[in-house]
Amino acid sequence: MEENSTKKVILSGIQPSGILTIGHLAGALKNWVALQDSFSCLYMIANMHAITVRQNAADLRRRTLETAALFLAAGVDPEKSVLFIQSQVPEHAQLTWVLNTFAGYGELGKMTQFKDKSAKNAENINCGLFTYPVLMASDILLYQADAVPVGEDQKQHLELTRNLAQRFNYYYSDTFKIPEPYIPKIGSRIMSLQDPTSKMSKSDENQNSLIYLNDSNEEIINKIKRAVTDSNAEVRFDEANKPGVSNLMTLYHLATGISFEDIEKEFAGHGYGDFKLSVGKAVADWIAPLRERYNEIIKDKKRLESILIYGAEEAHKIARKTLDKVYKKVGFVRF
Ligand code: AQP
Repeated sequence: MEENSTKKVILSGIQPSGILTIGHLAGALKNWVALQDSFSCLYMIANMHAITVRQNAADLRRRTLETAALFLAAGVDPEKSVLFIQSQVPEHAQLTWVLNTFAGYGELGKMTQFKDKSAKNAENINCGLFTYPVLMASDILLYQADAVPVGEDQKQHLELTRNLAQRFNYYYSDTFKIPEPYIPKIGSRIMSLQDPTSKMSKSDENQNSLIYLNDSNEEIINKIKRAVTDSNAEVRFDEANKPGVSNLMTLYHLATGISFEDIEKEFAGHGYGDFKLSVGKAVADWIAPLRERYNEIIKDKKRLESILIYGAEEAHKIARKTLDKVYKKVGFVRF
């Protein structure tokens, strides 16, 4: 990241809690790559967030590197953006402790994601799950981010981040920049292939519901063939009444650039069989170059590690400045 750049700062991250899906490409990575020239971007592998749901250690280690390789394969450029692993920058945990003392028990309990995740993980409702949004606030505030790309499900967390920053600034003095939500110009929400009314999620146990970014062409085509649609064989974009078909149309549009109107014309009078085959082939063609780049990048562990070490050092330099200010303001002794 250029020193003294006047570019606005953007921070975003993805948890390495599974292999990334085509949803991450459409909803996050595609947009991240487009932002790199006009913003100072920090892109983070959010492994500290990931352990709020129990992870197998070996899997988490492997997936952390795979996630980094997928960021690079999708076009994140380590010479333009800071690419780092969250746990390698200790300031995230350090600021979280301070901000925990500014977050209310009641306000954290109201977070929709906490309620949803607690319901899904009833056997492990840990305090990390509860303070997850405080860690997210630290991620953002450490870098004095101007903007954070957020989907619907993260809006509430960003609002909390803004409240915590304002509360701290008011109690002490101006310390944190108040971040704004960034609503991406491009980016789409990709739904599960088996339940098109819910988001495609990497931790979904049903392998047919998602397309991983390292799936083979054959796997992609087969999963799309099995996708849930509806009983009236008409290719028409209508998310409320035809969520499955609309989701496939979104994928076809992303893969080919063809407008929804033209997709409807192209498949008028055809059955879903033809449509699904075309979508499958188009998505496979779209993903294949990314997968090939990924396969090359993941082979060269030394290079990948050095990119991540460099990224962590860059992130640490910025984060340290903010944390030093915070420690001074709260009255932590420094020798
Ligand atoms: N299906 C999706 N469509 C569009 N965007 C998506 N994102 C995730 N899934 C889709 C975008 O990816 C970023 C964060 O990803 P994350 O993995 O850190 O968290 P998540 O949103 O909770 O993703 P998953 O796959 O559902 O994770 P698990 O299963 O581990 O809980 C965000 O920018 C998000 O919009």
